[in-house]
Amino acid sequence: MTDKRQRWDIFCRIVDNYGDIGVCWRLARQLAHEYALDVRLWVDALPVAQRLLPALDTQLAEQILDGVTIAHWSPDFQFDRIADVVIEAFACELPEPYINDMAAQPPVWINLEYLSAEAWVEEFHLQPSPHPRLALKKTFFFPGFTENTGGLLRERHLMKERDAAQAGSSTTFSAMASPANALRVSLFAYPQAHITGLFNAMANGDRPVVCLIPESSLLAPVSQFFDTETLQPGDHYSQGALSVHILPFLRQTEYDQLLWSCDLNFVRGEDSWIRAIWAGRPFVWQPYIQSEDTHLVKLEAFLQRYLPPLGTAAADVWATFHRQWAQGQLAADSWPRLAHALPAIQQHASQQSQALAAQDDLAAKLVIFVRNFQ
Ligand code: TRH
Repeated sequence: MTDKRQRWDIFCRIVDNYGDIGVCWRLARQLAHEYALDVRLWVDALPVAQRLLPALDTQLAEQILDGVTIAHWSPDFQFDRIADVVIEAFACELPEPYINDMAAQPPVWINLEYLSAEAWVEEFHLQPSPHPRLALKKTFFFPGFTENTGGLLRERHLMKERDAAQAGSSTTFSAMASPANALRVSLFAYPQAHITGLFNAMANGDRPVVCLIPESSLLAPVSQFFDTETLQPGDHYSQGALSVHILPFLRQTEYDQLLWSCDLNFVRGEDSWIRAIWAGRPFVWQPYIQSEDTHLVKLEAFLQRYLPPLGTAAADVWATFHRQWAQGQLAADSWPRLAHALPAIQQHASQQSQALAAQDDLAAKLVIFVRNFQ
């Protein structure tokens, strides 16, 4: 029997960090699970992907994981067929032989862009770009926060799963011992973050803080703070009101559960940022650091979009904390002020996650676009 499912090829080149593969993997899995598509994900750096997907065998040229074919995009790239839909993630540049063969039987070719809350995204979303040499066109697809963009990645049952996990108290991480009135905080940030400022403020605060840190490049400044050479998963350090637990780097589904179980999540980049929004809990986002402070422009665009319905005092505290955190600084009173504003921010985070989840998600919008493509 031949497989008549529509074939989608997603090309992912891992520039640095985990966001490229984080986004591509979530999208690939959702398209395969929710739309029964035949999805093949081409990835250049399998060892990086393996950190999010421990079941991945980095020695295999091709394997099926969770309903998705994962193929190694190696320097001697070989392919057997052109897909019906080709997603070039984050302008990663498709292999030349693949593009040449596309001309014979043009697929729907989509360039999936990075997420931004900036206003120009609506204008550039769905703009076509003809190939200079071949009879092919690719379409720019911009994720975003409004109906006129490509939407945000969100699995169909995500909110229900989150609600169920938050209603029960039995997720893996809420089981971790913490004092009854402690604030549970997850911390994922770039190493430029002002860890010393944050930890000193937390240690001197009047409420206990349990800080859960998955293993990443952030462990360097954390170990400096505790004056220890190396930190490993399982390590635990305290100072004043602050107690820090080092976790292993979690598989992606477990990371979601960690966010759901915390009172406040520090996140970064693109994918963890959106997952923090879906957690419906207060968060602090550190944008991916770019030259000429472009990341600060992105931060302002997001603050403006996300904040308006939040009462002014809490909004100011939240925005100020974000601006300082993104610039690697933290004033002495920023943490106590944020901690104090958390109940108001919690209410807002919960409303915003509901409001944003009422829009179509990225995978749904891609599928609709392909269906109507001419
Ligand atoms: O790793 P990042 O900094 O990725 C960045 C951004 O995506 C940025 O936009 C891009 O330009 C740059 O990479 C190249 O942050 P991000 O986007 O949050 O990706 C982290 C992924 O790792 C996300 O899918 C969540 C996942 N993760 C786990 O699976 N387990 C963990 O323990 C942690 C901390 C993260």
